[in-house]
Amino acid sequence: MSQCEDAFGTYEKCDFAEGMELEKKEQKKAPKGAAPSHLPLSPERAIALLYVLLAVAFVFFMALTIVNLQRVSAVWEELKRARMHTESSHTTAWYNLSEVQHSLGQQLSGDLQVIQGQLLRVSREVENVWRNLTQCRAECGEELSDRLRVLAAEKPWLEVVLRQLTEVEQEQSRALALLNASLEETRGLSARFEALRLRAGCPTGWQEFATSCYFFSTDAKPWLTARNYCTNHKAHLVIIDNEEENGFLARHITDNQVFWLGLSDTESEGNWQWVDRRSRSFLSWNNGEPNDAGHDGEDCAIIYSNGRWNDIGCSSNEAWICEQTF
Ligand code: FUC
Ligand code: CA
Ligand code: CA
Repeated sequence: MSQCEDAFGTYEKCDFAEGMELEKKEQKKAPKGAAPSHLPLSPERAIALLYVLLAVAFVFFMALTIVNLQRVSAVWEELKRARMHTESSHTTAWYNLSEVQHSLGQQLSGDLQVIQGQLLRVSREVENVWRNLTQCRAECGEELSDRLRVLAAEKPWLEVVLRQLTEVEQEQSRALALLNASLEETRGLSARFEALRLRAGCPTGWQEFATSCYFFSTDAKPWLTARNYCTNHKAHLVIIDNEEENGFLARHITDNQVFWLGLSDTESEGNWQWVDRRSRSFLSWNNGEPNDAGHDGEDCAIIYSNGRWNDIGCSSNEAWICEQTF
């Protein structure tokens, strides 16, 4: 413990004495001839130094205060801005929220109105249906009984009609039976006729071959006239079905003779048709025929003595062969 601490109110003197003491010690430590490191501190100088130190401290304190004040004011400003920003955010959010609330409210009220309208319509319809049903219960009942009355009145008449219908049906069955019997009779008659005809043979002047009779004309006429002649004699211009028939005809034709056949393409050029309009596979065209030669073409067929066919003009006057089939 220092001696100075015991003596109350003598701090300055003690400090001064201590200072002196230290100075002396340093002078002893320093080499001889060297100058002292500083001047001895007088009380005035110390006070002045203290004041200076106080001033410096004050200035430093003031500077610190100013800096801190600036910082505080900056922080304050920042806080103010933040507060304003928060406030504006709150305002915007509040505005948006109220907008959303408003639009939702509007939408909901619109939907509610629509639903209300639909409910109203449905309830009105139900009411209508119910009214109609109630009305119908009375009217429809009446209508039904009216209809029943009409039907009951019509019943006897309907029974008569039904009886008549049954009778007509029976009559029809009887007629059908009669018709069947007649048909059978006709068949029998035609069979007998056929037998008689076969026994009698072909008409005079007609040649018989297989199941047909043939007439070889001595006249010469255009194709159409010849066709009509055959038709008038319950026959048709000859139709050749096969090689045998063709050979039979050829054998009855002398050299330089030709005869019309029942074959032509007058309706459609190149489309050769027999007079019964049925198609046949047998053909006996001469080489290069049919050629539809000449200015007016050739649409009617003839047969030569060699059994070959040629097309010539239909207006040409030629002999013809009629065929009558059994
Ligand atoms: C051939 C035949 C004709 C005619 C003529 C004289 O050209 O194709 O039809 O008979 O000869
Ligand atoms: Ca022709
Ligand atoms: Ca020809």
